[in-house]
Amino acid sequence: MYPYKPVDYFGIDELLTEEHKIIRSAIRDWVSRAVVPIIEKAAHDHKFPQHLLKEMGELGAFGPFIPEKYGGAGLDYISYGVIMTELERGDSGIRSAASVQTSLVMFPIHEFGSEEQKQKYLPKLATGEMIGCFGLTEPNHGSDPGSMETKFKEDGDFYILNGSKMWITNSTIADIAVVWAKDEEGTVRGLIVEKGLEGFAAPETKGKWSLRASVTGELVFDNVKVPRENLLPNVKGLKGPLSCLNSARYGIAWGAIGAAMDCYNTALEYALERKQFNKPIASFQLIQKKLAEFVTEITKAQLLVWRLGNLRNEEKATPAQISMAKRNNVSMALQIARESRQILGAMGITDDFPMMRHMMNLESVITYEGTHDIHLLITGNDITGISAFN
Ligand code: TGC
Ligand code: FAD
Repeated sequence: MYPYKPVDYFGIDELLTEEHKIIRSAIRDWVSRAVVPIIEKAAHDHKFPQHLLKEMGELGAFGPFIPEKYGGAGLDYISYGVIMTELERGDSGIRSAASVQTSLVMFPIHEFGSEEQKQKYLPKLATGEMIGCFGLTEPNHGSDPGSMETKFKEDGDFYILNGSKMWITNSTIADIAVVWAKDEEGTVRGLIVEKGLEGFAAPETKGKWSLRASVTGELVFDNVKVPRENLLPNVKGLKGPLSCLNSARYGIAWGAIGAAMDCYNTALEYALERKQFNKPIASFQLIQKKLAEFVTEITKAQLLVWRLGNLRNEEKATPAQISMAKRNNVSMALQIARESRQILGAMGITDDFPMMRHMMNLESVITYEGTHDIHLLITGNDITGISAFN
């Protein structure tokens, strides 16, 4: 393993504040110390390193943009992005844990929850004392969540919830699930479902070749009695879950750059060191072409998220802009993971180097939070005014 040297080809560091750099440095050091040494084994073992959650909470990786009065750090969206980049340099699964906790659990409770819900859940979620998950996808409805079948009906002081969710990050270890389901009128609503309720099960999904150091599972609801006060009161319709996705997709656009930089950095160091035909392989034009293209694509991705972050800070980033950035940056990272592995030849397939793990992880990242093609169609819709979905 080589020392990590991040890319800053266009002096983007000059655009960051001292606060951004301090946050970045704290997360970077922690990833080098706590994640890098254990992550290959965790991926081999298909086991999420759960002990990291508390440490991530202590570091402020959960809910950095949530106001301090609810246990967050009250930071801006560039800070959130910088944290995601550093975490995903370690592993996409570690970034996923922070994405879900922050954007898919804390965000909806903060945006759409009652004051009681905010006070009850947010401070514990911020420290990692409580872990959450987000249930939108179902066995029969992934890209088209609006057709979801999970539903609830009123029953005195409770709602009776039935249905199932699939492919849910952190499902087995979560204390609460933010679940999107239809009411008796067919309107999508959000419910906070606590672990341990009768009829609620969360079995793990095994056998993944991707995100092996992250937990994925189902959420199954068989006549689960959810207290009425657990309904998120302030949102109705698909825009509820989709607003959470805007926040998570934004973080992923930043995060993917971390995985790409880890692959680029490793390939560059290896190419300078490895000799064939009595020369470093870095001297061959075809290797230089790859490396030059990597640094170009990483730089473009950095500029894209920097601008997007400023738009989001000003509450001006559109969902379609976020889709474009998520799609572009994840695809860029996956391409770099694949091609950088080739620069290492046979060595690139081993766990001495991070490329195969990043590459396999990024196959999930290019699928979840909206697939590569769904994001293209969101751009298509935005520029033509015609939806390809309906
Ligand atoms: P459509 O008719 O376009 O919209 C329905 C309503 O939603 C509003 N809306 C949005 N609101 C906020 N943000 C957005 N991005 C929004 N997109 C649409 C829209 O204005 C409308 O509102 P209203 O008030 O008029 O009712 O919806 P559609 O049924 O045609 O579907 C299109 C859409 C956007 C759902 C589809 O393109 C899409 O995004 N599918 C992808 C589904 C997805 O991303 N699932 C992710 C599941 S969570 C996950 O993967 C977590 S991974 C976690 C990890 O480990 O990191
Ligand atoms: P499908 O929707 O069945 O799509 C299959 C293929 O068809 C894709 O290539 C897609 O692009 C294409 N397609 C679909 N519709 C169209 C169209 N209209 N035009 C053109 N092509 C189309 N979900 C959650 O709710 N919470 C989570 O925490 C979560 N975590 C996840 C973790 C992992 C590791 C993974 C892999 C997934 C996770 N997901 C989660 C689910 C994820 O969001 C879905 O997998 C994703 O939205 C795609 O849905 P699908 O897998 O059902 O594919």
